[in-house]
Amino acid sequence: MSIFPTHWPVEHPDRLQLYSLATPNGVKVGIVLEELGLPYEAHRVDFSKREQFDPGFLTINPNNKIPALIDPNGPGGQPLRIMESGAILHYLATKAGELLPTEPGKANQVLQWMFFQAGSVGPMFGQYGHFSKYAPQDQDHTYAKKRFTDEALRILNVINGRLEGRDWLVDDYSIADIMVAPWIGAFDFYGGPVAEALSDYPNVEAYMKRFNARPAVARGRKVCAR
Ligand SMILES: N[C@@H](CCC(=O)N[C@@H](CS)C(=O)NCC(=O)O)C(=O)O
Repeated sequence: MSIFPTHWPVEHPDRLQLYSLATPNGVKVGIVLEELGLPYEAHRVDFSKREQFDPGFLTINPNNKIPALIDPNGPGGQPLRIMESGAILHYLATKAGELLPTEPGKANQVLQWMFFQAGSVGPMFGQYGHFSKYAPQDQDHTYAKKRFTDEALRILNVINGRLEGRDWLVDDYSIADIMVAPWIGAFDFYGGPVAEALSDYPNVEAYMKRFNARPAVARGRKVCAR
């Protein structure tokens, strides 16, 4: 039986197989693959067709969320299926020996900012985006909108503070930045009070300019674009 979901034909079965869509979580893997120059094949998971519930896709991520990755040549030469963007980025950076410091203390700092993204940035910014863009506007969301606006601003302040005197979250550019920056970029699409307040966080603004200027970031954002 094939290790790949049959819904998406595979041309290069020896390459990394990415299943994604160009959302803030989805672009992270396209960006890291472009940064590392690893050979890969990308498959777009179309939410409008509920492809994240495809039974083959669920064998990679039973939580029906993108991004997901198959490495046909994983540890011991066996195929490896990976869900959760942080686990995918960590796996690829470790495999390539780049974008993750070798010194254990620094590597742990990178992990800290990655967990901060997965536990705080993604859920809070995502809910802000949901209530700004997607929730039915004929209902009263005043409390939720205030709650997630306040949280998004609080988190931006944490990032702004961390970036004082630094170009990147931990010394050199790393997978921590590839976790966090796409979510700050999401406010261009979400709009609203947080987008308007971004200029109050000058370190964050300068950081996003640095991030967006990277050619691999521009290329990675186009992988699995809508
Ligand atoms: N913690 C997960 C979050 C993934 C996630 O929320 N993905 C969204 C798109 S940004 C998704 O697939 N949503 C589809 C659904 O919920 O059905 C990660 O970092 O991979």
